[in-house]
Amino acid sequence: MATNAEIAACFEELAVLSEILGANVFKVNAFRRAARAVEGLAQEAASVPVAALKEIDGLGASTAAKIHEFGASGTMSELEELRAQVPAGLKEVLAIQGIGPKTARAMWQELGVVDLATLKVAIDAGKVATLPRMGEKSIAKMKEAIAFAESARGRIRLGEAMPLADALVAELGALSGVQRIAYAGSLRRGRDTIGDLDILAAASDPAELMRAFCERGEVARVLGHGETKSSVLTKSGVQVDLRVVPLDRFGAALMYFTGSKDHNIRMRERAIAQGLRLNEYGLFREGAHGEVPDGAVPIAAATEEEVYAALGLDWIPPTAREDRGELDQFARGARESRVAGASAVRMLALADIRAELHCHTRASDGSMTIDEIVAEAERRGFHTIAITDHSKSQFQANGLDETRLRAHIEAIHAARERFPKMQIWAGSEVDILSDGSLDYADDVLAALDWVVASPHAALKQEPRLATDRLMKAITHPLVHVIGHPTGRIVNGRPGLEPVMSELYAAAKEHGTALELNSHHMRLDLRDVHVRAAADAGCMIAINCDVHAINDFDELRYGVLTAERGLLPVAQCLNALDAKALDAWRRKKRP
Ligand code: DGT
Ligand code: CA
Ligand code: CA
Ligand code: ZN
Repeated sequence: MATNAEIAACFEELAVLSEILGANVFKVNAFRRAARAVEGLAQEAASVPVAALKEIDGLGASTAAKIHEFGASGTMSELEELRAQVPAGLKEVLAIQGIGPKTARAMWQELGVVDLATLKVAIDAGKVATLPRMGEKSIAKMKEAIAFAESARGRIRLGEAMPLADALVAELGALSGVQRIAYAGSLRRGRDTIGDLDILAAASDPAELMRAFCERGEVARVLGHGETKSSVLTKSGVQVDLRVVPLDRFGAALMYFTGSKDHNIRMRERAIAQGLRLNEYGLFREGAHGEVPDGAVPIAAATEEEVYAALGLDWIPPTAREDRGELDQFARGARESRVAGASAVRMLALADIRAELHCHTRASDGSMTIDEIVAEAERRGFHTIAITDHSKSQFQANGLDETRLRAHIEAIHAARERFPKMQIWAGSEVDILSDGSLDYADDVLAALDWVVASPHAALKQEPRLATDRLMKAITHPLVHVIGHPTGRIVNGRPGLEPVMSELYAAAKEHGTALELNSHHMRLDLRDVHVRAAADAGCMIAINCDVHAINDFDELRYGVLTAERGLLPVAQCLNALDAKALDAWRRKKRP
């Protein structure tokens, strides 16, 4: 069955390819709108009759027909035609920040650029400088962006890896004879990008498990097929390693393959200092010559807990295994003694989140109505929802001017009657313009219950300008939260590089929260920022930036990132109870 995500990806590719080929903007936009429409559908698009599809906002006769063509044949003939006309590598050229479709087309047709490699050659030969509007500065920025794209190559985003791993673990785990199965590696540690997937299993019939693994429909190529280890490449280009270990050694192996490498090194050093040896088979007493004797029985191996315990440590959450001081922090008794007398510092967990403070309805670029969003928040057990559609400068996202905003505020407040148990706030995600001023005047902002201020444009600003710009928003008395503070896109663009320490200090002083945007494309603040901001005493808002119903599920990525940043629950806005959150909000509404 064709999934909506696959269909949406085809429309997105049609848009990109026709843009490169110079199609008119209406056609390009129609493909983009179709992609958004299909993504937002509750039912599978390919199973909806053409007549009904045509009536859906964002779809028409031609796009509806393409959906059915894809459902029947697994492709779209127009897409195949365009693919044949455009070199495949041009898509990565177009993905470079600062290269639009017109430029990509000119580079291709006039300079013979077909991928990143030929683009670099064209830059170095001075050919790109001959194109219109290509000054020294824009070429320097382009070179930086190419280096960034190359460093991202081959790594996939957390939000792409995790659904894949969940499905794989569930599917293989259901086979008879599989005793335990789990994913390890950087995915288990919750990194924002993942190099490859590492799956670990214990099974009574390893050969059978390996065969099932290598014969899955998802597999494009088998890179290696062994008795205890196999590697495959999926059709989406992800490498997956599967290892089978004995059940009584599962904990030691899980620890080893979860890493990180540097955490493992610290753990091995700790073992050696105690006259022990740690490897993927367990923790052993050393033999006469400092080695592990053949056939030695491990002191600990079955569970991670017992291995950590045998080394005098509490179990360390995978998100903390990065060699950032965790062995001291989790030394047995360390946490208890540090907080002796005081109440213990508890770290944030997924279940603590009870509020979504950044979401978009159909009034701007979301796909849900006010009532649909509120109902979903209520269903998830939240007590508070802040509706924050885009401000007027975001015209491509249908941002609201002052007149539409006033009506929208009334509509949001009217929903309170229909959802008496929910705390519903009329807010805005107001643009922080390039000079740090906000997209609405103060009297408009004061009429809103809740203000998220975010940078969306001018994301290649110099660090000093970027810092000053964000400082103006942080110190603004009506702003509650700075949304996705750097504007980075994971594997997409680096975003602003402000002096973060200045931002943390100002945010703390002015009682402004910094957002950890949970969407896997953003994860902004990043883990290291969260940690520094938490140390500086800031409040962090963990939001999903909801545009469609499934975006609420992005929360797990935000919470993993918060865990990596060691965010105490008390410093997360969304974990406050309804009353405390409202009291915090009112401090910005004198
Ligand atoms: P990735 O895949 O690049 O996102 O990062 P990881 O951390 O998943 O790394 P990967 O897949 O190469 O290996 C998985 C784990 O196996 C890694 O976190 C630690 C362990 N490991 C792999 N190679 C070594 C090694 O040479 N030394 C040690 N101590 N551990 C290793
Ligand atoms: Ca890995
Ligand atoms: Ca690996
Ligand atoms: Zn937003």
